[in-house]
Amino acid sequence: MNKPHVLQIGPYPQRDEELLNEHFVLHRYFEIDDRHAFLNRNGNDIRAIATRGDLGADGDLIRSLPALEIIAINGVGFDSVDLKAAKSKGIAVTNTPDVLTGDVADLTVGMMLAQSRRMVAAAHWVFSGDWKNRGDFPLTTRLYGKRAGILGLGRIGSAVARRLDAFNMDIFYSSTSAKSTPQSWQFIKDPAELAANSDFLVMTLAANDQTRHIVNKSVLDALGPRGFLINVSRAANVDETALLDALEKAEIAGAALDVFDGEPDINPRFLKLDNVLLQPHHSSATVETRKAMGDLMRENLLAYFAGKKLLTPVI
Ligand code: 8YV
Repeated sequence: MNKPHVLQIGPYPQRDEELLNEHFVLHRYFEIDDRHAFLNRNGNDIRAIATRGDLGADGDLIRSLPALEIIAINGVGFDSVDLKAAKSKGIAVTNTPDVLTGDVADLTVGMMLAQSRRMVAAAHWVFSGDWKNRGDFPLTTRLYGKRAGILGLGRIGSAVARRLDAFNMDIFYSSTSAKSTPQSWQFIKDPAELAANSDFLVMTLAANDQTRHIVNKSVLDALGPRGFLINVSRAANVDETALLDALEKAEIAGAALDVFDGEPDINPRFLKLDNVLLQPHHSSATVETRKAMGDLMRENLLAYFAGKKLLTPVI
């Protein structure tokens, strides 16, 4: 059988690219300068898009590929794929849920500890000689026993909440509706009210039109000068200008962020702050999880072209 042609939107780990190459003709779209000419020449052959959660596929690209049948995402988030355009053309979309949940939850808790205990600045205190020359590092803020507000209690939010439960934290959460949870977890629907009841407001919600800027100035005001914001979801869920204003004026205690508007070219205002922990969108980026994500994405593509049931369809 002829190998199906696949448009690859961004790089993958070498192993995944090798395995994909065994079954498909991969076109490395991200390395092509004249994309218009490429699509004119090869567009009719492309039957699949292989993309990532952070890169997606927009409506124009989807509409420009007449033979497109499936979009496979290496990632759980599908907010950057134009699902409406895909649906209207009867194109299947798959993602990679579950396999990344544990690593994302681990990094979230790690970011909370690193931020509240100022682990990066403390390490710098040792490296710079400040410990020897200036004495003890300033006191930091406790994590255990505090109040966690989980914004979005899906797979990842629940995994974070379970971990924080073990830190004896009080768990509050907001979601589209109350979930069946351990009895001590409390549902607070309104994000500002959730923030008012949180020492750590943790964003683990999926992104869509309804959640855009769900964390805005009034939510940040409610979180207040002793509250920390943690975002491992999508930058679009926060009003980043309001967040930068609040951080610069110390209207919240700090933020630990894995996602940014325009990443990786992030707003330079972040780089001047000393109350932030900045991470390069890597919460799922362990060897183990990226292997599992690569396998699941490839298995979805193989299932599709073998006429079998998709493993993890979005639509
Ligand atoms: C990565 C992600 O950015 O899963 C997601 O939605 O955003 C991340 O895990 C990326 O998709 C990895 O390929």
